[in-house]
Amino acid sequence: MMKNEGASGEKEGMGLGKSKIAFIGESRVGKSTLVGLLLGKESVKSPTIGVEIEDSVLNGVKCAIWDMSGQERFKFLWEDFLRGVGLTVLVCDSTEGNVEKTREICQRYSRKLGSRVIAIANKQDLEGAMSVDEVQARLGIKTYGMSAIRREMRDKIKSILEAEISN
Ligand SMILES: Nc1nc2c(ncn2[C@@H]2O[C@H](COP(=O)(O)OP(=O)(O)O)[C@@H](O)[C@H]2O)c(=O)[nH]1
Ligand SMILES: [Mg+2]
Repeated sequence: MMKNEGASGEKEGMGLGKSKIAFIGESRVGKSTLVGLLLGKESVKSPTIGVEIEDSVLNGVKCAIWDMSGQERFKFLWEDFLRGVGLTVLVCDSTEGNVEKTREICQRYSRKLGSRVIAIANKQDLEGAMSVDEVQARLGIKTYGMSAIRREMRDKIKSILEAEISN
């Protein structure tokens, strides 16, 4: 249980205390850019060290966004960091090789990802990006296409997350 559960009288999501949404995936696929887009941040600084935790309000409920580092030296933290997760967002960059690595993450962490898992096929703006349908078929989980560098995609990532945590 999270320590603030029930204590603040604040509306809480998913019955887990503050809703926890975790972004995982290989390095450089755009996890932090995606989180920055959601939060309306100007820019993303260089590589995430371990994890960064930010607050966001989704469906009027405060959520904790866990932006995990995909670097090999930090992956040992994932198992612990996924504890109590309400929604796991598995991000890939829509290249052949990366989608394969992402599929391996999916299998390796299957029991840790929580009951709600979605994938983001990011970098759809790049030439030769795999289609969202192809990525979804490969990963076997609900997949949404994104381009995290595009400001106008902010509403899209927000509504994807809001829909996923509300049903
Ligand atoms: N072309 C393109 N580049 C992106 C996109 N999303 C992120 N990037 C770039 O990919 C690099 C890695 O992004 P970052 O968010 O740090 O990846 P992370 O390691 O997964 O957190 C940065 O140079 C971003 O600007 C995207 O949708 N399209
Ligand atoms: Mg990062």
